[in-house]
This record gives sequence, structure tokens and C-alpha cells, in this order.
Amino acid sequence: MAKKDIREIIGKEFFVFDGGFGSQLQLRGVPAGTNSAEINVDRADLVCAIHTDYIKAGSTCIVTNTFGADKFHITDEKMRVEQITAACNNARKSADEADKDVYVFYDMAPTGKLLKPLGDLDFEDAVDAFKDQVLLARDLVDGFIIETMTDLYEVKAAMLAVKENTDKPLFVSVTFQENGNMLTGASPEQAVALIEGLGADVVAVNCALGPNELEPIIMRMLNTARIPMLVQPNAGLPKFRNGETYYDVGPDEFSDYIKKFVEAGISGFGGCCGTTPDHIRACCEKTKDLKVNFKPAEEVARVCGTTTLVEFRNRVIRCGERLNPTGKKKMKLALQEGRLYDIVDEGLLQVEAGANVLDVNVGVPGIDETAVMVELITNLQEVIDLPLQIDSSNPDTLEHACRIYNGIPLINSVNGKKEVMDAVFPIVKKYGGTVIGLCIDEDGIPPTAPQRFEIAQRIINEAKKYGISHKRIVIDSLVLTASAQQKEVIETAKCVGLVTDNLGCPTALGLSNVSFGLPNRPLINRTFLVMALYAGLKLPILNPLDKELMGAIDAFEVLNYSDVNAEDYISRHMNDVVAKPGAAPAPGAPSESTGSADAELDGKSALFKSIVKGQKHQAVDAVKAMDIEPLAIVSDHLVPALDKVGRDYDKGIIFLPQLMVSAETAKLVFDEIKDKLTSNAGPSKGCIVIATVQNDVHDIGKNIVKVVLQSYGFDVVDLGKDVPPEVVCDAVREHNPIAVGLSALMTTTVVSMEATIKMMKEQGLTTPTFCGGAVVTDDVVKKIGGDYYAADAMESVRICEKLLEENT
Ligand code: B12
Repeated sequence: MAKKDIREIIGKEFFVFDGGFGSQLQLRGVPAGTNSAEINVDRADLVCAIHTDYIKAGSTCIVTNTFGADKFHITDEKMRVEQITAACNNARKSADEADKDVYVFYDMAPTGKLLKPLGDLDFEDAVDAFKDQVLLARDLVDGFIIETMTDLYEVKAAMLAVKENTDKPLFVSVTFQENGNMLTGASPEQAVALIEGLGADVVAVNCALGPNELEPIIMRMLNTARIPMLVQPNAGLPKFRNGETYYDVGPDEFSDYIKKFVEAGISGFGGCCGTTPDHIRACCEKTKDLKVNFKPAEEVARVCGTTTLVEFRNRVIRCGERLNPTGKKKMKLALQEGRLYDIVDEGLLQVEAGANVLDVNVGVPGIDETAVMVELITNLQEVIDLPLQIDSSNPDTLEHACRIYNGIPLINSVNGKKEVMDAVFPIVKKYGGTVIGLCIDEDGIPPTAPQRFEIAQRIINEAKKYGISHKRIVIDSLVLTASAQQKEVIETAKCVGLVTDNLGCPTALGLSNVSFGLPNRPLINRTFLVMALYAGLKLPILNPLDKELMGAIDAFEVLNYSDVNAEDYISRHMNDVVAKPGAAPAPGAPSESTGSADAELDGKSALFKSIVKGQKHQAVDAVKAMDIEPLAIVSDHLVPALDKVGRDYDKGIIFLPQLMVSAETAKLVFDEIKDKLTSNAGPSKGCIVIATVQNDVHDIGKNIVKVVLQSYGFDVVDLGKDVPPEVVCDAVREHNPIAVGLSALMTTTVVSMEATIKMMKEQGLTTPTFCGGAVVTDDVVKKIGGDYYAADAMESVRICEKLLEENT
């Protein structure tokens, strides 16, 4: 076993990881594509030789050869146990033979499956798949590294599996696309927030990009990380030659970058795809005279949703209060009747109105609070990417909701009661949240500001015992009702000031309470809001649909010099129409706007909007209510809505999760109308084979083509999506169709279309082909040797009818 505890040296001495493994195996004669986990058993000598080469090159941390050794990839349990154990033993043997301290890390990589709602893997099943590996490896290694993760939700599952089953050091490494985001849309800052929040010892980045492309991402991570950072780039971007992948950043250039990153503050380095022992050797050589320059970033409270990060800095954070049944009959009923989609709609309205965080509370009698909270959060995070504030007085509900939450939650709340702090702080610690601390204790809400301040101090001191800093506690001084406790309203604002000035933590207030029982409640709310903002309030919990209230925050931020150059104020209010004092508002005049969320949605049908927003239930209702021809629904609503989604994805306005939810919504809409389309089909006119080509999973367009052809009396053999050329050829031989329809939606899969057409020709299959899909044009079809181009489903009918005529 290694001598020094890794945690003692993290952030003080460099930890040098190893480099690429697969290419090293190939160098030693193992063919590419061989199951690399089996090698641990069959060719332990080769695996040990690679570890030893890296150690000799300078690595002080080596990782087990277990990339993807989970129960989805290696389904036979006996083999999995054997291979994982052998991998750990191989690495340990090489480490023990070294003449220096070498640490063995168990390597955990993505399961290769997408978690719900993007895919079909349950969050807890993902946790189990990682736990299975942790249990096998925990006694054989010095630490764990979770790496090449592209989805933060899966990172969370893997981290929980490690933290719940071992206290060994944990390094967590994520992978970014060239656009600077993870595949599921998370930013570098968000990744750091989640990984730190869930208690990793080191945050890391690896794979996909070379050091040059990673540089800006690394700098952004360093700027925000409070724990040390490890960097393992590829040896450049992958390039292709003669059907093989290669990387062309050599050891010298690679190590120049690593030196630069070390100077900027990383604490460890290594390499990923394409790197070799020579890369590691060069890095060690160039950094040998440097010292670790790790400086933790300033601490700040952070919460994140699926793709958004909200930090408590100098700006006001608007928390939407409307997902809370207190005083709301309609919401109470929706919860009791299980109409969660209505509640999700209310959430979307608040997002459009400019909320930054949404409070979620499901406390009504007669329901299972925990189950409903979990279900609602699951539904909300499918379509809303803002951070959620999980609001419950039941610790069990908080725990379950925080667990399935995809991000770092804002937890509402803890208070000065000892038993509440005992129950809630462990949850905050475990799930990395920021928590609201209410100034109330066993004796109720004290009347004066100094007494409430004293409770705030008590909460903060108790949190420290759990390792939760005061920066992660948002103190709520509690708003009382002006009509009943008028004298005490000002005490709340004073307490906000005391906390802001003396405790250094942010503050929250639920505004609307203040005006109960008084006329013109918005006026009271607005005035109180401004008083509290001036005292330092950072998180007003309010109704974002109240435009004047939201406008007051915009104005305050100008006057307070936090909206520098009034940029946000101007963009949100430049079109406001202000009535002259005494004049009635102009009829039809636009009211003060807080900025339209998406002008492209204006004037569009309910169906269009609900596909764009991914509101499944509403989309189905909308299509049912439409009395127009089914094909027009496709061409005038469904396709344009998906086009908009595609454009937004392209611009980086939305990310893969939203793209997928919109696609699923479009599918449901189509399922709703397809029966109407096929009902007029007469006797069969003949057979058509259709397929989406290999490596392409887009099948909505192809499915439309299928149903429309069926409605015109053709028998359609649908081979599905991601269909290899040979499967198309086999189907042509089997069914002898009139024509073959091929669909490709990506530039990168037009080659598969070409390969399919080529293979048909090579095999002497002369059946005509007709091709379509967003990236296909007449020219493309000519170039790749196809026979016909079809711009849409109707065109495919014309082509097939023409071919039918020619055949008869
Ligand atoms: C929905 C969608 C998805 C869904 C697909 C769900 C499904 N089951 O189909 C999901 C979320 C899974 C997805 C994934 C991805 N997507 Co996507 N996706 C889209 C989107 C928004 C809409 C496509 C669609 O269904 N349109 C509606 C249908 C009805 O239109 P259509 O397919 O063009 O079909 C019509 C005609 O073209 C024609 N037609 C189509 N096929 C055929 C076939 C024949 C024989 C005939 C006659 C006619 C015909 O008739 C149809 C009806 O009129 C497009 C953007 C866009 N506007 O196209 C991006 C888009 C196609 N996706 C894109 C990308 C990059 C991806 C991902 C790589 C994302 C990622 N980073 O992981 C993955 C790819 C996974 C893979 N290996 O295939 C890019 C492709 C860029 C490019 N030029 O190469 C696009 C253009 C988005 C963008 N702007 O970046 N995507």
C-alpha cells in the first residue's frame, strides 16, 4: 500500500496520472476492438507492462484497466468479478514494484446508457451499476476516478455510489464538446459546482478535446473551483486516415500546454486518447521545477438545474413562488387529482416571466408528499432547466427529492429547532445543496430583528459542525403580515440588514405574506420588496407574473449599480408604454414588459408552442382540438415546430434534453393523427421498403413517410432506424419492393446513405431508391447515386405512384 495518504498531498504535490491505454495495447499486438477488460485476465503481463511504462515515465497515479467494466457491458457476473479483480491486482502489482509511492485508482466510466428522461435507465439502476464496481474494488485500490462523463446526472449517480460505499478519495472527470458544454448542456462552471457539491476530492476534465481546445474550459473551471483540479487532454482532436483514427499532438507540444496549465493552477495532469508514456515523461520534465499553484476560488452559494447555474453574487435572484398550494385552490386540486402537467405549465409560465429559480411545494392533505414531490420534480426537470427550490418540512421528502434531483438543489428549509437541524443538515451535506435557514425556533418567530439574528447565528454555527459553510445558508428573516403585525414588518427588513452586514451570507424572503388582508396587495408587496432589497435581500420569493414587482427589481438593480450600464433594464423595458399620470391606459397598448421570453412563439398555434416547449399533454389536447387535414398538421405545425427546436439547438439556446423532449412530444402528436391518415387506404398497391440509414436515429420524418405511403395503399416494410446497408439489401431480396426509401438527417450520415446505395448496386439489386431527410437535396442524391429525391412525404407518394405505373 502507498505510504502517504493521498488526501494529505492533494493540492500540495502534483499527482501525475497515466495516459492512453488502448493504443498501448495495440502497440503490444492486441487487435483494436478486443474486449479490453478480458485482457486483465488473459494477458495480465501486457496490462502490467503498460502500467509499469507509465510509472517509469513519471506517473504517480495509475488507473485500473476497467473503462466500462459495469454490469451493462459485462453482463456475466462471474466474468465481471474476475476481470475487475484482475484489473485491480495488475495495477497494484505494478504499483508495488515501483521504487516510489504510486497510487492505484479504480477507473469508472459511463454506463453507455442514457438516464431517464433522456433514455430508459432509472437513476437508482445507474447508482447500482456503479455501486457493484465500488464493492468489488474498494479494498483493492487507493482511490476512485470517475471519468469521461458526458452527463452530470450520471456523474451524480456514480458519485453517490462511491460516497455511500467507501470513504476512499474520489476524483471526478468530465468531458466537453467543442462548443464548451457537456453533451447534455452543462457548462464547465456547472460541472464544478455539482462535483464539488457532492463531495469529490478533485475535479477533473479529460478526453474528447486536445489541450488547445480544452484551454478555455480549463481556465473557466480553475476560476470557479475550490478543490484541486486534474487535467487529462487527448493528444489533439481525432483525425482519420485510411479508416483509422489518429492524434497528432506530440509529447513536446502537449507538455508545453500542461506546463501552462500547471502555472495557471492545476494540481495534477495525465493524458487521454492518443497520449503515450513519452507524453507523460515530457510533462514531468517540463514541470519538474514548478510548484503546485492551487488557489481555491472565492466561495459562493450555488444551485443548478439541468443546464443552468445560479450563483449568489451581487444580483437579485427571483424565485417563483407559484408551485405551492398554500392559498391556491386550483393547485391543491391539481395535486390531489394527479394533474401534475398543469403544475408543470405553471412552472413554464414563471420561467417565461423571468424567474431564476422555482420553489416546489406539494404539501396538501391526502397525498403521499414524498411520492408526489419526486414525481413532480421528475416532470419539471424534463422541460424546465432552472434550478428548483425543494420546499418541504418533511426531511424524508427533502431527502428523496434531493436524491433524484438533476443538479444542486436549493433546499427550503432548515430552522433554529435542534431536531430540524439534526435532520436537514446531513441532507444538505450529502447532496451539496444550499439551504434556506428560517429565523424561527422552538419558541416561534421572535418579534425583534436582533432576536431573529441570534437564531440565524445559531443555524450557521450548527451548520459548521457538518462542514457546511455560512455561504451556503440563505437566511430568511420571515415576513409577517402588515395588517395583523404591523410593528414587526420593519423588523424583518432590519434583520435582512443585520445578516447581510454581519454574517456574510445571502438572504431570502417570501414576500406575499406581507400584504394579506390589505387592499391593492401588489402595491404593498412592491414597496416592501424595495425596502428589503435596500437592506440587502438577494432571494425574493415572489410571483414572477406580477410585472410591476419584477420591474421594481430591474429598477432597483440600476439604482443600486448592480445592473451596470442598465443593460438588462434597457433590454427589458425599452418598449414599455407608460401612461401619462391621470390618463387611462391606451386600449390594446402593450403593458410594461419584462422582455418576451421568445418572440418566435408569438402568434404560433398552441400545438406549435407545446411541441417547442415539450408539453406532451397539452400538445395532444391541442391536436385533438384541431379540425384540419392531418397532413397539414404535419407540414404547418409539427415540422416547423421541430425546425425551430433544431435551430435553437444549433444556436446553443437549448440542449439535447430539451431537443429529445420536443421530439417525443412530436411523436405523440403524430401517433394521434396517424390513424386518420391510414383510414382511407384501399387495396395494396405493392411493397415499399424504408429505413433510416446506419448511425442515424432520427426517425420522425421516416415514420411520417411510412404512414402517408400506407394511406395511399402501399404496403410498407419499415426497417427502423440506424439500419446497416446489408439489412436493407437483405430486405430488398426478401420483399422485392417497388422502391426503397432512405432517410438521413445528419451530414455525417449521408455517407451511410451512399454506402447503402453502393452495396445495393454491388449486389445487383436494381430496385430504385428515393431519398429524403433534412440534409438531403436533389444534388446530394445525384452525387451519391440515388434515383429520386423526395422533399417531403407527399413527394414520396408521387414517386412511388409513378414507379408503380411504370411497373404495370
Ligand atoms: C428531433 C431531432 C432529434 C431527436 C430524434 C428523435 C427521433 N426519434 O427522430 C433526437 C433528440 C434523438 C436527436 C438526436 C440527435 N440530433 Co437531432 N434533430 C432533431 C430535429 C430537431 C428535428 C428532426 C425531425 O424530426 N424533423 C421533423 C421531420 C418530420 O422532418 P424530416 O425528418 O426532415 O422529414 C421530412 C422530410 O425531410 C422528408 N423525409 C425525411 N426522411 C425521409 C425519407 C424518405 C424516404 C423520404 C421520401 C422523405 C423523407 O419527409 C419528412 C416529412 O415531410 C433536427 C432539426 C431539424 N430541423 O431537422 C435535429 C438535427 C437533425 N439533429 C442534429 C444532431 C446534431 C443530433 C445529435 C448528434 C445531437 C447530439 N449532439 O447528440 C443526435 C444524433 C443522434 C444520432 N446518432 O442520430 C442536427 C444535425 C446536424 C447536421 N446537419 O448534421 C440537427 C439538424 C439539429 C441541429 N441544427 O443541429 N435529434
